[in-house]
Amino acid sequence: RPQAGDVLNALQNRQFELYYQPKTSLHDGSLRGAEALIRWRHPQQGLLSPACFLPQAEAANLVDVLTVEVVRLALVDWRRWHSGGLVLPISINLSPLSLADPHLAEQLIQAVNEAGVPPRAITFEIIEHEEIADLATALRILIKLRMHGFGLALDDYGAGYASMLQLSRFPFTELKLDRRLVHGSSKRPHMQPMLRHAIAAAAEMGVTTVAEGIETPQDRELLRKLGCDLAQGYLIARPMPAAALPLWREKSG
Ligand code: G
Ligand code: G
Ligand code: NA
Ligand code: MN
Repeated sequence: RPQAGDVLNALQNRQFELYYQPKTSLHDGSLRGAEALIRWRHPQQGLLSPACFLPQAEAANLVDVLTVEVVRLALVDWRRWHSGGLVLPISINLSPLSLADPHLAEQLIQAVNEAGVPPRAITFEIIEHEEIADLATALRILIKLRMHGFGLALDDYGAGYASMLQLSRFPFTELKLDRRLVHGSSKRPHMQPMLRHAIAAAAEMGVTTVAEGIETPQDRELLRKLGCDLAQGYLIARPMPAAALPLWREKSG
């Protein structure tokens, strides 16, 4: 298992890259955005997923430097797509640990401004593994990001700490229905009132809904019928390298 020192070393040697998973419209199937998912191209072990190194990075207080690197990589990819005629919003995962340091938000805003990328092209997904410790600071950071024009998504909604309370507290623009609620929902009628309820509440708040974990046409059809806006999941596409995305869009129509 990699240690914290290895993560720092990998940062210095630019061994991280981003894979992207498309988000498409449930209305017409069009490509609407992509979630950036970090990967470590390890010289010996090959491509490592976040589960192999994020916990160590978090424990060693390296989350913020990793976030800065993810944003740097995403901006490079966004501009490359843009030059090739693809204008595509990118979603970036933010650890709740990153909501404790106001300086990080400044750094992110500056990086995006310097790259000349419009803030509305970037959405930050807030993932919560535990209750946010300092609510006042977290709220200040999220409001600052939102005021600058970034999108804010509440990730993994309906499971764990991503609750109605969080949805009402923070200025979210997007709600991502947790894959544990979505996956198999077409075969589980008792799940459907809760999904319908969450989608209706979001719509009333002007918040875009995204169904995660769409793996079957039946689940996709159900979420479409329930009024969900966007779909993400293996049925649509697996995460792929940035360079593969323009081609994927052409092929998928
Ligand atoms: O890509 P994969 O499905 O293996 O991702 C596993 C987990 O890691 C997901 O919960 C995802 O949100 C998280 N993750 C992926 N990329 C990033 C990142 O850049 N930053 C943070 N904080 N989490 C990420
Ligand atoms: O925690 P977060 O929502 O960021 O999770 C992103 C992770 O979910 C990525 O690691 C991605 O590979 C995974 N993922 C994406 N689509 C699907 C899917 O349809 N089914 C399952 N089981 N996992 C998925
Ligand atoms: Na996410
Ligand atoms: Mn999620």
